[in-house]
Amino acid sequence: MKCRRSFEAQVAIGLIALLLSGPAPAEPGPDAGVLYKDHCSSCHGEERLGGQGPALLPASLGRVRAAEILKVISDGRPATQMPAFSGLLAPADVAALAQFLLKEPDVRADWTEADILASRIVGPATPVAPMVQVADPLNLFVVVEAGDHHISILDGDRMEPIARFPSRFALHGGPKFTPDGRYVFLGSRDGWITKFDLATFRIIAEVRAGINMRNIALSSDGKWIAAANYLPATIAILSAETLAPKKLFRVADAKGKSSRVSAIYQAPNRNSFIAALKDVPEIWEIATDPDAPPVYSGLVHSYEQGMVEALASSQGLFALRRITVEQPVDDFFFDRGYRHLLGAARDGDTGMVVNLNVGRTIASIPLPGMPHLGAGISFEWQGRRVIAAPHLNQPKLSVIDAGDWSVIKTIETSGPGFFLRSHETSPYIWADAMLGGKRDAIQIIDKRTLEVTKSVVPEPGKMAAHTEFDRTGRFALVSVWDNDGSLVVYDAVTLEPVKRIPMRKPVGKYNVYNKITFSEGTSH
Ligand code: DHE
Repeated sequence: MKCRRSFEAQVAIGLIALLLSGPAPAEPGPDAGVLYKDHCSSCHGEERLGGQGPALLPASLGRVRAAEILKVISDGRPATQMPAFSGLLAPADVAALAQFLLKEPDVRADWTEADILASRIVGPATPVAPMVQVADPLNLFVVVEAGDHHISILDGDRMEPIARFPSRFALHGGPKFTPDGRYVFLGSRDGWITKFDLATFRIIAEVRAGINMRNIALSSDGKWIAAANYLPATIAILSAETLAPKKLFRVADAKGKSSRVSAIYQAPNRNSFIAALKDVPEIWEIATDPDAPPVYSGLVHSYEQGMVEALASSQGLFALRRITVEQPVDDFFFDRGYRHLLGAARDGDTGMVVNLNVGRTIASIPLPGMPHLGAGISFEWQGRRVIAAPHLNQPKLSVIDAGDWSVIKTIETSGPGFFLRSHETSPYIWADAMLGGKRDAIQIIDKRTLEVTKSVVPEPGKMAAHTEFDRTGRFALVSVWDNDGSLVVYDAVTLEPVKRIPMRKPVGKYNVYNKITFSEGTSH
């Protein structure tokens, strides 16, 4: 009997064979480097650093499984420029290409200040959409549609989309807004930062701040953008006005060991950026105040004078302070006053509380089940300030006292989730269960009783995630996370849906007012 295998099956077998074939195959296989040059480099760049298409390096593809890479090469990506290669390349070629992309290039990629400057593009003078008058520019929402890599701008008074334009590939993390709410900065995993004018609907400028970026932060005075990178291990500081680079930190601990940056945020009342390092146990505080006092890097003993002297290493704008902690911090959150950083320890079962003023860990909190502290929210409960955070591999939220750092309550949910949201005016927390269990449901938790009061299902069978309130807290918008998805607008009081706005895999949505006022129920 003749066995007929699908193209994907042949490709998968080819890939497995190539992965198992060891260093010296009997027959020379396809030359993947040549295949890449011929078929991929025009869009993805000679050095795989990206171009019209995304970067194709292990660091950039980290979350994409080998099977998905094969599928994308074979079938292309709908609604993008990526064509299907199954008609052009043999299955062994596709498998060889996939394997090639999963390997580090021979030369480790770098991205210098000169590269950043050279990448800068001043945006087109024409708006991306016709201008529409809105009653309240601070009640706009910026919505990231991952399905076809677009941004939609939504008028939060009428709940109507008023502009839609293509974004850079794979935007990730919260956009950052200038203090007056006029401009928004969007960061992509490939390191691109786009500055968009919400008053004229124009792209002001774009720049590539790194090759594989984690997130961006805007300084409290609105003057500086900081980009936290995995590849290369840098923090790039750019002018928020022009996106021109101002300073590039090569990130390494005090002994010189290089480290990726987990994430960076602004600490508004400290006039600084706070970054956690992924590979070394240090937290960095970078001053954004030109008059920042000197930072002391260590103590030396002066034999002549028989005294200990402190070494001031930097001061003023971008002065760097290193805080040594017990272990590297990946995912973290701050208390309301930005006096403490609450970070998840590597074991995935503990929270570490670092007092940023004294510069050391002051408490550790048992939080089994991989707490997702970066998604935490803070609110008042029985006269105390508390922090609630979901867990990535257990169906629960932890509610932590931000005064004595005890766990007040563990709230059982219908599945492990990623994001939490609330609003000052709302008695409820909205929590998804996108990582397991009932993934199409959002659990509504009463902030007064710390009990689940209701579960809403925006669209049965389709994953629901990421809620954001309008500026008044009257409406809550939930993403139906599907290519044929939508934003479902809920009345935040009756908890009933009032409107459905079709969108292509809407991921995050961000309300201008809530962001610029640091609403306690949203991310910062
Ligand atoms: Fe995110 C925010 C890190 C995977 C969607 N994510 C963030 C931030 C960090 C982070 C540090 C805060 C940035 C900010 O706001 O400035 N994310 C990580 C990871 O380490 C992780 C687990 C693995 C990775 O691939 O990087 C990860 N994130 C994802 C996803 O798989 C999600 C669900 C889909 C996607 O688009 O990649 C995802 N992350 C988001 C979203 C935000 C985010 C929508 C912004 C949330 C907000 O409300 O501000």
